[in-house]
Amino acid sequence: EPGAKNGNGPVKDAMKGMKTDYSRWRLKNDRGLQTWHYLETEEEVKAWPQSTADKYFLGMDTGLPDLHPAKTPLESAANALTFFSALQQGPGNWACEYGGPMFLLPGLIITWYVTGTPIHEPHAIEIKNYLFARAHPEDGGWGLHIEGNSSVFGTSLNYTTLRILGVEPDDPRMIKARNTLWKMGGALNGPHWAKWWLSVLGVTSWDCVNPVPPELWLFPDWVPIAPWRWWIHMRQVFLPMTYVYSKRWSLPLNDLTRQLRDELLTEPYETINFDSRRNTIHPADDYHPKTWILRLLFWFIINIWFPFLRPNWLKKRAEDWTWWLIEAEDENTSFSNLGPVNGPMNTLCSYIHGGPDSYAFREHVKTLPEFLWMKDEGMLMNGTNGVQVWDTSFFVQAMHDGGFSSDPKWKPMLIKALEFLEDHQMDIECRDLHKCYRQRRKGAWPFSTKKQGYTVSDCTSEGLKGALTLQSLPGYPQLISEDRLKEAVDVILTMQNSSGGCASYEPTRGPEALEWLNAAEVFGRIMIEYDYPECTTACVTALHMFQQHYPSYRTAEVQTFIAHAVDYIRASQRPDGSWYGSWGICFTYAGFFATESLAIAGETHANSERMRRACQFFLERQMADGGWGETYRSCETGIWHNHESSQVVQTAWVVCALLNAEFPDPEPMRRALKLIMKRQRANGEWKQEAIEGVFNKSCMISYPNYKFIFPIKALGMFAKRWGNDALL
Ligand code: LAN
Repeated sequence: EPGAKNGNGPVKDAMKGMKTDYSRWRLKNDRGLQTWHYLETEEEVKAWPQSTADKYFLGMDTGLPDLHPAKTPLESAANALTFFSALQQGPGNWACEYGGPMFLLPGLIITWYVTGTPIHEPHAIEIKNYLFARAHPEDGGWGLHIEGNSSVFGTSLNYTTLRILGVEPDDPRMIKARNTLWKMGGALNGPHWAKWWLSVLGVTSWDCVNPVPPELWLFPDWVPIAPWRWWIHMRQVFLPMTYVYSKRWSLPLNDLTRQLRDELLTEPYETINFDSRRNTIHPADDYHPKTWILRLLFWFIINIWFPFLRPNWLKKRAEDWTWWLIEAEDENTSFSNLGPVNGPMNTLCSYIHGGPDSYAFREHVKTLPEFLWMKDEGMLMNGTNGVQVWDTSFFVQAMHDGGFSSDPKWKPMLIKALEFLEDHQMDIECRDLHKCYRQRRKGAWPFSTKKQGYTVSDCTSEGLKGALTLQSLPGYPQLISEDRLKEAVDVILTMQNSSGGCASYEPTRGPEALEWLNAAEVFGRIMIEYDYPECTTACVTALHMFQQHYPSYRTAEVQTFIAHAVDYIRASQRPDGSWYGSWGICFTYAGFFATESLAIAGETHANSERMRRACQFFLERQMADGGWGETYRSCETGIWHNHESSQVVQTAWVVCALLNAEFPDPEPMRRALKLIMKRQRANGEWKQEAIEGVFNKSCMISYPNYKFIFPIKALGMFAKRWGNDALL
């Protein structure tokens, strides 16, 4: 059956019964808490009609009409608005898939499996579909993210996920994936996190997992490597990891895990010296090789500390304290947890600690589906519990900057968006804020929802700008009081580093040397917070806008903050005029932000050599078709890598950057906008192009709404500055 190998013919037929009926999927959006539901009965289907947004996310015909063809930038933006406005959610936010990372579903499925949590059949079917749809077209494996090359991390864990979901090992697609895994040396060449999950499952022995002792949490706060100083995502993943590791908890061997041992390991389980495999890793997974210091430390812990120096009472105390911290995290996030890695891990901890009937475990099981997302390819796990606050505040600002917010036609939509922002500003401080090392959150905005509850510097800033923008429009309700706006400013003022720059969730707490203890292998720059031009600019622009409305609130502090922050932006510009972006790909993203900071400080192409350099950097990279395009290799390597084709989103970022700089010649921008307009479809939408976002240098993540938000902003801003002449 030659077709089978290519995923055609027989396989397709076998899949026929394996697809759910897309007309039955619904996105429920309960004040921003988003979950997908499969309606089983005709009555339910009748009672709960599918929305346009549901259809759009599922890749079905939305029925949205073709619009009058756009000739001018404003017509094009208006068409895009017509389309995008139809996707607004009931509570006022915009939603979308937030996929990309390929290491998230396995954690969830393994957790469900080892805790005996039933997996809803339609979910199981569509998760299988998604994983097969995202297998590497050539070798059938999976990478760290959807556009990446196959790795042991991605392949071993997603293969395991499919097996748990019932796919047989002799399925041709599984044979292909297994061959790829074996070529890379099998699961024992995987990174730390893969070995950790497979040991939970009982497929590998805990002996192959580099040690994560919970005792680290007992360090006094002054210790330079104490976990409270690490980047929050690392320490909140490390926390449940240490707890489970310390208990060496594994699922008892069963038929499936016995088979998986044969399928994932290249030698018989019984003959393997697992301890000798702690540091074996395939080059495809080894983005950040471990330092000799870290390896020495691991050796010492395994060979000296654990066997000879570790008193049981200390282990017990460490476990108790980590459990206390896990409970605090659960409570402060109403079981949402910081993200999609520690969510399943904390679920597992609550199961180990309190069993399947404990309150914590049951709450976790209820909450986990908030990470899942349905789309045309099947079901995936989002990088957070959504993009609610972030995309909504960006969009509101794009509309305003583009000059559309005064049109009464959009007022109901914008008021709903304001209601959403109001609802998700955080108003209750964390319990035991200092004891669990959290940053203040009262007054802040999160990335997704208030329930998740984490302050982020730039989300607070974008949220504040969104709210201020809307509340300043004539006839708009003042939903957020002056006091609450000031509280947001108070939060932002806590976020600056001594460099002047701002990091993501907290100011930097530890030395950069902590990167020597980066044990995750697959990511770079994860151990501490760093300064980011993107986050810094968001804070600068928010404070600047706030000061125009409330000039007498903490005036000197706000001004000093802005001045230092702009100094940081200047200092972080590279000699070639660019800035490296950490959260979007890559130089186009950072340049879009950094030029806005400089503009606020009064720098323009005419008066600033820096701005000219920034513009020059982009002009040299404009493609023949008028657009810009760089690949995620830029993020991995720190050097610009041209994409084979221009990208609508990146082109829009550069147009905004040139407008920020007051670049004197409109011609390059006109060519760019022409390209953006040519790519627009008759119904006003743009189709998905390459992936837009990144984290930790090596993992990409999708921001599908950016293809609406930033072209609308660029088109509108251009028309404001250079007029609305026909471009097509
Ligand atoms: C995000 C998403 C949003 C992003 C921005 C607000 C865009 C950024 O400016 C600041 C950092 C932040 C909040 C961010 C941090 C890291 C996240 C949470 C993510 C990229 C989404 C997924 C990622 C998270 C770490 C994924 C889980 C993986 C681990 C390595 C723990």
